[in-house]
Parts: sequence; structure tokens; C-alpha cells
Amino acid sequence: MTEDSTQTCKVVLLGETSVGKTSIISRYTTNSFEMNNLSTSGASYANKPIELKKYNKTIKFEIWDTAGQEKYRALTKIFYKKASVAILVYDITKKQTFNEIKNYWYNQVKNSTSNEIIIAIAANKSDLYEFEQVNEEEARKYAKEIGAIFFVTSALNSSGIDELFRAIGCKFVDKEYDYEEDDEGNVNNNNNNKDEDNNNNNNKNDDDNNKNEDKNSKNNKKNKECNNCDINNNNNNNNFKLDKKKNVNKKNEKKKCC
Ligand SMILES: Nc1nc2c(ncn2[C@@H]2O[C@H](COP(=O)(O)OP(=O)(O)OP(=O)(O)O)[C@@H](O)[C@H]2O)c(=O)[nH]1
Ligand SMILES: [Mg+2]
Repeated sequence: MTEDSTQTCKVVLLGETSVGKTSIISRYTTNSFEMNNLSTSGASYANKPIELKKYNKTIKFEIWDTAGQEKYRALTKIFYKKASVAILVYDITKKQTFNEIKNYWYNQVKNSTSNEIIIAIAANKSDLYEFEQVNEEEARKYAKEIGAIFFVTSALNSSGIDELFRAIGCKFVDKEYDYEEDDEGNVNNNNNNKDEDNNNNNNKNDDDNNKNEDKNSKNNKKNKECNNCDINNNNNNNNFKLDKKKNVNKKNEKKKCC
């Protein structure tokens, strides 16, 4: 891979305190999660490279974690001023955290940075969907209006995290997000179904897995053409849909496609 094919992308995570910014970064960079994170004071930095094999690109993500508490807001500004990407995180169980994205964070980012900044919205804590206070469709509609990438995520169970960063990477290099590449850039026919795959590996023999792979591969093709199912591929590269219930309990869910 040549130097030209490697690009550095500065990403900043913003949002109210306790929405899960630090947890998303830990999950993404070290695949770890803590139930009782200390609230961030100031800011911290992590990095992770990803390969977009299909496009012969490597992206070095420089990821800045910021403090959500109001008293740190002035300091936080320094970190989003030079960012290429801002991920605005809200907690799906706290309406106020979504309102603050609309009323505060989005405006701050737009007014303080260049127009080219890529904005992504992470609807985090999807594992707590029983307590959801923010209508997902409303959030998705808002993301579309502002031209933001939208992903439902859970730092606790990993759902949507790799996908969020891959989609950001693709947009950063001006390419279509490829649903079939996994985090290592390998083509993966089961990318909607990681947990289901694990369950299959535990519970079934190899023959069953082969059959499931065929099925999933077909389902993936179907989903890419379907607006109402697991993934919404309506030719709008900014708006991605994961089935939030599947995030939590993939084991018992069947993939559905109209
Ligand atoms: N159930 C669940 N809990 C989560 C998730 N993400 C984070 N948490 C928990 O929510 C709490 C706050 O998470 P943090 O990652 O520290 O939140 P933050 O946005 O970094 O907060 P500040 O640093 O104060 O701005 C922690 O107790 C996490 O364990 C998630 O996806 N699901
Ligand atoms: Mg934090």
C-alpha cells in the first residue's frame, strides 16, 4: 500500500455526559467495556487504523474523546475545531440527550468548523431498547435532514460500532459504504449477523453453518434492495439502519425481509 493510499482522519466524539462516548471508543479501539466508567474530564486520545481493501485505502483514525459535562464545554470546542468528523452521540433512553444534539452540539460543530466536516449520529445504548425515549425514525429523519451518517449502536454489545466507523471511513475517502467488508477489510457475507454467527458456531455443526452462510448471503442481497428491513439501502449513503432488537437478542430473532 502506498503512502497516498493512507489518510489520517481526525474524529471527535461529542454529546452529553453519560451517553457512552468513552465506551464507544473503548469498544472500537480495544474491544473492551466497563459498566462503571468514570466521567471524562478534559479529553483523551486513541487511534486505530482501518483498511478499506476494496478501495485500496488505509485510514488512520485519530479519535478524540471529550467531556460531556457542561462545565467542560469551552474546552471541548478546541477538539472539534480541527476535526474532519464529529460523531454526535445520544443515549436512546434519555430524550434530553437527543434534544441537546439538535439544539446545541450540531450548531456548535457547524458554526465552529469548516463546512466539509462529516457528521455522524450514534444512537447509543440500543441494548436498552425497552427503555427507549427517542423515536428512532424521528432521529433517522433528523440525520437525513442534516446530511449525517446515522447508526444505532451499543458499546455494551458492540452492535453498530465497527459499522459506524467503516461508514465514516468510506465517506471520508468519498466512497460508498460497503456492507460486505468486515473490520479487517475482508469480504464478509454475514456482516449483518455477527452474533448470530457466534451462536451458530457454538450450537451447530459445520454443515449447519455452511447452510446458514448460504442463507445469510441471500438475505444480505435481499436486504440491500429492501427499504423496510435490517439495512436501509435507499441509495442515501448517509443513512443506515440496523434492527435495534437484533442488536440485543440476535439469537432468538429471525432475519426478516419483505
Ligand atoms: N447499557 C449500556 N450502557 C452503556 C453503553 N455505553 C455506555 N454505557 C454506560 O453508560 C455510562 C456512561 O458511559 P461513558 O462512556 O462514560 O459516557 P460518556 O459519554 O463518556 O460520559 P462523559 O465522559 O461524562 O461525557 C457507563 O456506566 C457505561 O458503562 C451501552 O451501549 N449500553
Ligand atoms: Mg467519557
